[in-house]
Amino acid sequence: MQETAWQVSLVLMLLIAFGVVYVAINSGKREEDYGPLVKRAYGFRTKLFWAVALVFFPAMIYNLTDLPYDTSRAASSTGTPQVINVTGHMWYWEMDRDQVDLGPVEIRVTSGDVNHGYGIYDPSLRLIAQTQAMPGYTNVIRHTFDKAGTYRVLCMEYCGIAHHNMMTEFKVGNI
Ligand SMILES: [Cu+2]
Repeated sequence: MQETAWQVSLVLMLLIAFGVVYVAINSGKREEDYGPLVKRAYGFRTKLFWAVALVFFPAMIYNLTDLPYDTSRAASSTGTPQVINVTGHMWYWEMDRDQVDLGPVEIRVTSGDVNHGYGIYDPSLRLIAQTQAMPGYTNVIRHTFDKAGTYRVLCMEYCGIAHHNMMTEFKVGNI
């Protein structure tokens, strides 16, 4: 894959290089019929503008109708979410609970010192949710847990010398 990407990049770079050399070589020549060329280019530019506008404007409107984006499945679940309050510190996580039941969970994340990144990994170590831990702000993750197990929390923002030690975990469901 890396090899293919490199070869494709090389071909594209060579094409651009040839283009630059071609323009450089021909830049000395005088073009007599410059007027029609400009006219054609402007005509193309106008058509391109309308094509882009007609394609992207409706797409943009369509996307906006979904706002605010529902980034969780919590909204469709019934019941009030369980709340975990989190504060990041150099270099540990302070969480007011380390056990929740399956279902919707609201995680309120802030920081006591500098910016940290609160990232949740599921039992198979796949990143499932993250937010910034920022001093003076509380960012909220809403996530519905449907798989029991031990979830790990890792810091995702470099925050100093012991950043790599900034780990904790919590349990979901009866395990
Ligand atoms: Cu960190």
